[in-house]
Amino acid sequence: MEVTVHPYGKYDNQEVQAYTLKNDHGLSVTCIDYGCIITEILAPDRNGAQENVVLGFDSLDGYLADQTYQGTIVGRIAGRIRGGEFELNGKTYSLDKNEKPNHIHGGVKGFSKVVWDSTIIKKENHVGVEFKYVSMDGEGGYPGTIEMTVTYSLNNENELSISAVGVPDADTILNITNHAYFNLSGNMKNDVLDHELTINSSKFLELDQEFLPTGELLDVTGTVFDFREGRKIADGPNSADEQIAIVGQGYDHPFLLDEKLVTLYDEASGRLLKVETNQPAVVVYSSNTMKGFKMRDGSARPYFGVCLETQAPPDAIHHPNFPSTIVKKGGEYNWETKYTFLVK
Ligand code: G6D
Repeated sequence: MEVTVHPYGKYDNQEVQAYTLKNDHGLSVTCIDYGCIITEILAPDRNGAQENVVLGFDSLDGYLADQTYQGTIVGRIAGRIRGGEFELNGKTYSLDKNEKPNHIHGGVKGFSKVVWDSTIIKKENHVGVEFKYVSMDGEGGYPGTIEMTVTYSLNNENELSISAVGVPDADTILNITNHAYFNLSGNMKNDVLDHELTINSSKFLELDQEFLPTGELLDVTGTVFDFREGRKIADGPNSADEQIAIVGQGYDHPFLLDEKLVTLYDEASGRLLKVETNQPAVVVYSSNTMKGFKMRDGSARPYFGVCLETQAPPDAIHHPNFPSTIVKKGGEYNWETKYTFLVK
C-alpha cells in the first residue's frame, strides 16, 4: 500500500495538495485538503477493470466554482436549518442564509470550502490522511470554537474508513457528512437509475417545499421509499409520489436507519458498495436537478450520481423528536462511516 502527494493548486493563498491512497487490490482513493474533497475513487469491476466511481472535476477550479458539494466533507451542519437560525441555552444564533431564507451545509465558509491542514498516515495495515481544521467561534454564525479532525484510511480489505472528531470549547451543534456522488458504472458510462439501493429503514422524513423536514416520520411500506428488499433508484423518478415530485422528481430524503448498513449495487459492472456507519440516518440524494455545468466525465445531468449522506437528520435542532446534534462544551463529537468496495 502507498500514499503519494502532489500539488493540486492554490486557494486563498494556501497550497492545496492531492493525496492518493492505494492498496494492493486495485483500489485507490484521491482526496485534497480543500474541503477534504474525495476527487476520485478507482475501483475494479467484476473483470478487474479499474474505473472511477465518484463524480467530480479535473481541476481545483472546478471544485472552487462547484455549488453541489461534490465529494466534500460538509459541516458544521449538513443539510438545511430552517430560517437560518436556532436557539441554544436561551440564546438565538443567526447563521448564513446561503439558501435564503434558510441555511444549508455549513454556510458560506463551511467545512467544504476551507483548506484543512494535513498529515499523511503510513501504517503496516492501512494508509491515509489526517485533516485538521479549527472552526472559530462565530464562523457561519455558529457558537463555540471547534477543533475538527477528519481521517481517511484505506486498507487491503478494500475498506475506506472516514472518521470525524469534533471537540468544542462551548455548547454548540455539529452534524457533518460526506457528500460524495457515487456512480458504480465506472467512469460515469451510465447514470445511476439502474443502481440497486438497499436500506434497512422503515421510516423516512417528510419534506416541505423548501426541502426541510416537516417533522413527520413517514412509513416506507408500499412506497418507492421502501428499500428494505433492494430497489432500483429509477423507481423514484418514475413515481408519481408527491414527495418525489417535491424535490425535483427523485430522492433527497433522510431515512432513519433500523440497521446502520446501506448497499449500492450496479449489476452491469458487478460493483457493490457497502456503507456502514455510526450515524442514525442517511440522506439519499439522486442528483435530481443537477445540470448546466461541465464535469470531469461530461456535462452534469440528473441522476448522474447518488449521495449517501450518513448523518443525523437535517434541521434536528428544530425537532426534539429527532436525534440530537447538540455537542456540549468539553464533549466530543464522533462520526464514522466505512465504505467497502466489493464485486459480485
Ligand atoms: C440540493 O437538496 C439538495 C441537497 O440535498 C444537496 O446536498 C445539494 O443539492 C447539493 O440542494
